[in-house]
Amino acid sequence: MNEPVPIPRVLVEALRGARAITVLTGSGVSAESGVPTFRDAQTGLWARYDPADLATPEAFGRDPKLVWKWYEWRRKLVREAAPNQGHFALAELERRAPRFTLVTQNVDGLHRRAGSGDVIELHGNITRSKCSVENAIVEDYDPEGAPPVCPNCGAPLRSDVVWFGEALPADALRAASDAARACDLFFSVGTSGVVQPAASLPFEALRGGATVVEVNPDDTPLTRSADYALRGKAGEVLPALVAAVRDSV
Ligand code: BV8
Repeated sequence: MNEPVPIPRVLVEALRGARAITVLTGSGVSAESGVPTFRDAQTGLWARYDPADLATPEAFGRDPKLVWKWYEWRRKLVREAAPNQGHFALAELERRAPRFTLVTQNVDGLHRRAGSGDVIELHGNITRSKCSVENAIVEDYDPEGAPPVCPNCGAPLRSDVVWFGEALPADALRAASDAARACDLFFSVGTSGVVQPAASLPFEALRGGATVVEVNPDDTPLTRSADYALRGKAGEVLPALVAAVRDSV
């Protein structure tokens, strides 16, 4: 068993007294569920591809079959993955806080499977497919195709995620930005803080006067601006935070 994660007393008090908590997560929160982060080396057939190259409209236009197969591989990984203690801790934190908003960059749906309610999926959800022309979600299609085609217009289907170079859903981004500015406690968990505009959210929280806490085994561009940098894995630090709050009543 790893050493217990030291949680500063003043942070426990801030958690207990928080009026509104906003959390931003990245792929690090799903790492302990066996879902590779964007920076982890991809395995097998996909080892030679850079996710940032595949997750683009250009890649899909150039080779729709390759991109569809990549998403099928990731969808299988996600289906076989289970939420970890970090996901469950965030769901418990939501139940304890007067106001709580979970903003995720992840497309794996694991927060909702762990019981989180108010989840803003900034970059979509890999388990949904949509028509690449009409953008309508398509649930029933002939799985034989690679990619399958839209039953309505015949265009290739694609994963319902936001690719590099694509705009984020405006309503999701606005809600995330509002939640960052309005909270008094902001957590950035398991994200390298590189991809924009999500990476700006912790800084919006700082400008809004929030206390910002980073949970990550490594330094990121946010680290030196954060009020607290808890060095560790989400699956260890988040349960320790929730336990400290639970035990402090
Ligand atoms: C857009 C879905 C404009 C797809 C993803 C400035 C402003 C605006 C845009 C830009 C800008 N500068 C550059 C851009 C363009 C680009 C961008 O940010 N590029 C980067 C590379 C510089 N942004 C975009 O293209 C965005 N679109 O801005 O459009 C526009 C406006 C109007 C009209 C048209 C266009 C779209 C970005 C979304 C891309 N889609 N995902 C898919 O999944 O297939 S991004 C994808 O990568 C993820 O969703 C995530 O956001 C990102 C990966 O980042 P992380 O989650 O942080 O993962 P990473 O592996 O990097 O790090 C993991 C971290 O976890 C590490 O720190 C590690 O230490 C830590 N960790 C590891 N284990 C654990 C752990 N932490 C805790 N516990 C552990 N156990």
